[in-house]
Amino acid sequence: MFNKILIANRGEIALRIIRTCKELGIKTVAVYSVADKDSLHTVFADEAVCIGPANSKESYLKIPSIISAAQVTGADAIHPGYGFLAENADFSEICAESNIKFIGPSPDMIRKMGDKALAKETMKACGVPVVPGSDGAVKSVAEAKKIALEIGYPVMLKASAGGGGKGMRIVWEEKYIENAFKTASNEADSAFGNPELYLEKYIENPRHIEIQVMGDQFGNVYHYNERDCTVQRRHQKLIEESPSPVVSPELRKAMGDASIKGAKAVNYEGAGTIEYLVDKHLNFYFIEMNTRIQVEHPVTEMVNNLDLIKQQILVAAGQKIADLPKEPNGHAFEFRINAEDPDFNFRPSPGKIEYLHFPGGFGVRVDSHAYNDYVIPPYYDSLIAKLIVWGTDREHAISRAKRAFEEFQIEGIKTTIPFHQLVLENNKFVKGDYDTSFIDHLALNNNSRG
Ligand code: MV4
Repeated sequence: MFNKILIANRGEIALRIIRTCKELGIKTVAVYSVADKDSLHTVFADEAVCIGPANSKESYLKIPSIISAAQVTGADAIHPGYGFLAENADFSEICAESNIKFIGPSPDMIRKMGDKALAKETMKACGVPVVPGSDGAVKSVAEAKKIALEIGYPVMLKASAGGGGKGMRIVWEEKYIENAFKTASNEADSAFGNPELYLEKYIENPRHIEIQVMGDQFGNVYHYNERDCTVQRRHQKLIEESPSPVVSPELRKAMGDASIKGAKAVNYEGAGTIEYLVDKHLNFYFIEMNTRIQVEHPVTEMVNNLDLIKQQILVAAGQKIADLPKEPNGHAFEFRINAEDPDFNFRPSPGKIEYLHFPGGFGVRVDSHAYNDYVIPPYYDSLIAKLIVWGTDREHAISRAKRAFEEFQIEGIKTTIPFHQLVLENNKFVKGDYDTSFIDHLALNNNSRG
């Protein structure tokens, strides 16, 4: 087992990882930027190393500084959390070359799944259903037109180096495809340094449902039950739940079997998430695989009664997976509490938290690095807390969430709490009858019984 783990991250996820390490008796090293001197991850770790200025390019993304911090403190493993370097193949490779275990997949796996067109090809080849479209990248406007004609409009152009919705274009008719191809390709080039695009059928009003997988070094791969992440705004997830209100035991088995098939075919090691779109006929299609622990992992933990970070650490240390998946027990939601003003287009609202009170009681979990008088720096993402609630069923979990939000107090900054309270009063949400367009329509029917 590892003696000491360096956490190459900040915020709630750094704290989340430190907590599990403590429970496993593993020492922890935090790295922090000048702006995070008073952050809880800095305070709660056994040791903390300042790795640079506020700008994350010069701190949380600076590979040499992080490797040096691991070497001077004698850390034998690095947990990257999510974001920052979590899906950086070079970082995974440099860790290996430095004799430090990267808690996550190999550089090759990260590269293969990071190229979204290649990932889709790989999954298709092992029999995982994918959205109809190009085989790999589309090389020209002419090729895009040809494929679009075959599969029918509307279609979507996506950046091979994108993911999570970045660099996507819907094309409704052939006359728009040339312009869309050129602008999307230019955008992808300037955003990711790679102009490559692929094309697929546009699935109208899908649900975003993902399967948590975990592989060990002995070739065992298991899947836990799904998370429904359909409530998103501009590709930022806001609410996740497990199980999904639309997934039957049969669909769960089919999506789980497909996920195992895909993950086994690539010899997947560690925690991963296979993302699918589910259409209104409940057909499911692979879209992407994420090779990291995700923000929304707690909903899976709550209904499976297990610690996914612990599992990640154990498999990285060479142990077999011991906590096998079970039938989901009850229902869990996660609500992302961001320092944003929902009344002004979710604009960032950093600053000092003047008063903070977290909810508690049975079935309520708050993962957060915030505290009374904490100053939220403007340099990083705006997630300040996750409220996770568990209930015996969906209805119970919803009433518990409402009760928890009544207790939740954050003063001094704007947060997404009022938005979540509005959603919890919405009839469509309460019935589980929502899709991609849900948030956009919320403003129109927010009269509670809408
Ligand atoms: C799509 C799509 C429709 N058709 N792909 C991919 C990443 C995710 N953040 C958004 N993605 C989408 N990919 C095809 N072929 C629609 C979306 C999409 C979406 C999907 C699920 C839930 C919310 C969404 C919001 C906007 C776009």
